[in-house]
Amino acid sequence: MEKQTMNLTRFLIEEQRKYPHASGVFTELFSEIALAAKIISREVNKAGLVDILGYTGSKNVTGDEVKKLDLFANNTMKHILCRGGNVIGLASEEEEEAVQCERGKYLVVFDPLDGSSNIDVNVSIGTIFGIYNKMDDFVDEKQFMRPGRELVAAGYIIYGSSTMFVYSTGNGVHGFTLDPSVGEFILSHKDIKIPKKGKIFSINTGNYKKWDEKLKNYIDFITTPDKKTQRPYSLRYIGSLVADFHRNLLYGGIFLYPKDMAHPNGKLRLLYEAQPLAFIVEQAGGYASDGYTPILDKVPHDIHERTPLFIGSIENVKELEQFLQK
Ligand code: AHM
Ligand code: MG
Repeated sequence: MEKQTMNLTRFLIEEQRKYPHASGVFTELFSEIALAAKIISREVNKAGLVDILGYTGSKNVTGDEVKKLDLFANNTMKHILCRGGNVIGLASEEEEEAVQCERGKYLVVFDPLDGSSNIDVNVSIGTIFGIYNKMDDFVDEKQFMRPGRELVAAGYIIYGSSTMFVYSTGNGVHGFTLDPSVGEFILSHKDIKIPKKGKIFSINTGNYKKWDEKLKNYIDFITTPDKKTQRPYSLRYIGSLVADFHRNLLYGGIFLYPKDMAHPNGKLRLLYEAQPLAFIVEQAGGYASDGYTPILDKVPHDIHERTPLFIGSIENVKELEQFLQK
């Protein structure tokens, strides 16, 4: 029974007591993000019923415009966070520019619904977020041009076979599973640690011909059988960053989105995709790199900047770095 009643809010309050220096003021902000997550989760789960319930036109049954789910998720996050009084500014994948809110101590960066093209085929998608202390009450792009090491918290929500909320405030990584019958995130994965080395690799191998030789050499190496080093690794690729990351966090392995001929800086975004997940992975004992530099040491020059991303078990990512730096 005890296990079933440790919800996110109670856990945050207890953590706050344990670490007197840790910033317990996140409790309120996290409750807001959790509320947004529950609302987004409800809409994502409903997506398959849209045809049956007659929501397909440009207007739904109540006469409201039907919004694309990623825009719905963006507006939900934006309105809840901006109104909560804890967040002075936002940067989102769905907002061209930084968003100014009225008052608050924090800046939040987020990708409201990553992998949204997977919704129609019932594949897991997610929300990614990161939290910074504000530098100023005036919010412009410049406030976000700082290394990911300055993140004070980060997390993601995965909308999968169940909805999970995984976060870190710098004291380990903890996962909560939504119990829809009570509408609460219940502690299910305490102090997640990623294995030091894993056997899974996740990359879109359809781009093989567009990669540079060094990356091809690495992929050729990990797919060459060798019992001693547990090769070949197994390929697992969903094409939904949060889902691929979540699996590798629990099982160990490496996720790769490299630069290629079509994407000179990779595809994924530094500020609100790579850096929050890099914060989580380091807290779980893993590592994230662009091949040369730790993702958390990078400073964005643009809120929508892209970066190559190699993230997962520390030994796998270091092994990849060796190939790229040869
Ligand atoms: P999106 O922001 O348009 O949803 O794209 C991001 C997604 C990630 O979730 C995923 O890792 C990647 O795109 C997959 O890209 P690809 O189809 O090129 O392999
Ligand atoms: Mg995205």
